[in-house]
Amino acid sequence: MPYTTTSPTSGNAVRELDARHHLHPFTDTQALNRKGARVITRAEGVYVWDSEGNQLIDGMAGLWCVNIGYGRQELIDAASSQMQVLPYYNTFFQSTHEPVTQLAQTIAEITPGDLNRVFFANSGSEAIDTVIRMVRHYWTLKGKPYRMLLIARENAYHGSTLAGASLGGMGHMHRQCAPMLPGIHRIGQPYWYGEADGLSEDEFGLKRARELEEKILEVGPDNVAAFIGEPIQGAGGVIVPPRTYWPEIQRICRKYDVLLVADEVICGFGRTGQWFGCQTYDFQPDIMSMAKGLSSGYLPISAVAVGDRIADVLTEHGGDFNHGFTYSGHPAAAAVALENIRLLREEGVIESVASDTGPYLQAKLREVVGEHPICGHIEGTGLIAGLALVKDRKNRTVFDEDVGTICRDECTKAGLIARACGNRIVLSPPLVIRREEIDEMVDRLRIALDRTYEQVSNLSAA
Ligand code: PXG
Repeated sequence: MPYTTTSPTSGNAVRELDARHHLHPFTDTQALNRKGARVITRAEGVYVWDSEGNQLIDGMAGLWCVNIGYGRQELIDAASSQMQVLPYYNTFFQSTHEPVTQLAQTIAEITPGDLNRVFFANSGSEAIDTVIRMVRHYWTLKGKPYRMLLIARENAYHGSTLAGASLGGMGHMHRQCAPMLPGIHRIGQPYWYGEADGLSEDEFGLKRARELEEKILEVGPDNVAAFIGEPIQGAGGVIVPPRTYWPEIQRICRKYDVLLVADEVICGFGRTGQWFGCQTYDFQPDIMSMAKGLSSGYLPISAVAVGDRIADVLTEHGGDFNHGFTYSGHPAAAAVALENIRLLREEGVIESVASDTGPYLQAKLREVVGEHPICGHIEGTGLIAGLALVKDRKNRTVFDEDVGTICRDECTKAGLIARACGNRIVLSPPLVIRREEIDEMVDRLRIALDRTYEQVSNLSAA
């Protein structure tokens, strides 16, 4: 019988198979199997439904990716018609095809500055691996093979391959599969609310940026290939940098000829109210990685956009770049990405995030945080936000218990998919969310926060 999802088996049957055969990412499989996974059956707009018929607002756009929202027939048609003509062909061995060339041109158009050449992969992690290999190859071609060190930040997320996890600053990932990749150095994150120790936002932004200069001098400027950072740290809990941070990082990179790489896997494609986070935070990267919102998650595709200064060296020095993936520039994924970008442009989605829905969400969340006893702080811009849950608002004391997970589960019960990053609740809904849907999302969040507060009060009373 051909596989179809139009006459699904029951939720319990799916759960049973899942428990028997499926190993989930970032999951305690034993604990999950004990309670059974939530089976998501369909989605439309900003909503998803589970096998028990519950409707949930997807406050996470899947996994920070369904920017255009669910159920867009245009993207389905783009995949389907491309598959009928050419479902696959590779871009190795002197071949190309129309969708990949058009997508490369479109990415060159929408990215700022001279990011005019594009290398394709399938996931953010692969894009990050590509960046690492590319910057090292670049410096070798420039006659400086010793420039191979990378500098990244604490609490950064750059993916889950060995290279991505090594570059990221997540201790729990490093501990599970050490030894990590050598040649990576780390500086602090620009987390003003949690780490500023009395400094103003602007002062703290400069202080954290200047750690980059200290690190470059410590390891030797001539040994550093690149600095890599997310404009806003996503999986780290939505850490929004002070305005002073990125311009200073850029100044330092230019001073020491260190390549500046923006990991735009979450911020790209409108999340912050501009096409890319670097535009919101006022810096020009030499290289940019992107994924997720590139195809709104409908098919897997990622890309690395490369500035002329680097691309010219890679191309003019001749010779192979010995790197690539079977599905680099997959035609169906490229067609879907093109259609996704067309819709984002023609429907003015990103303009609405900047001038309407973004400020509206941020204002509503600030109202909630202003009055709620377990909310310490809210940060965010456009349609991305992180909310710090605290035991004591005045002293910013954090909970010893895993209150993030309690709140995340209460959100689900209230009909909202949110994500907990430690004791920070993060939101990143589809960019097409409307004001009345934002109202609904924030109402559900408020219910979850109240219930979390009750639970936490009971915990401390016990
Ligand atoms: N860079 C950044 C900035 C990311 O956010 C990646 C690279 C890797 O992308 P792939 O496509 O390889 O997953 C990411 C991915 C979470 C979560 O729990 C976040 C991501 C992925 C999975 C889970 O918040 N970000």
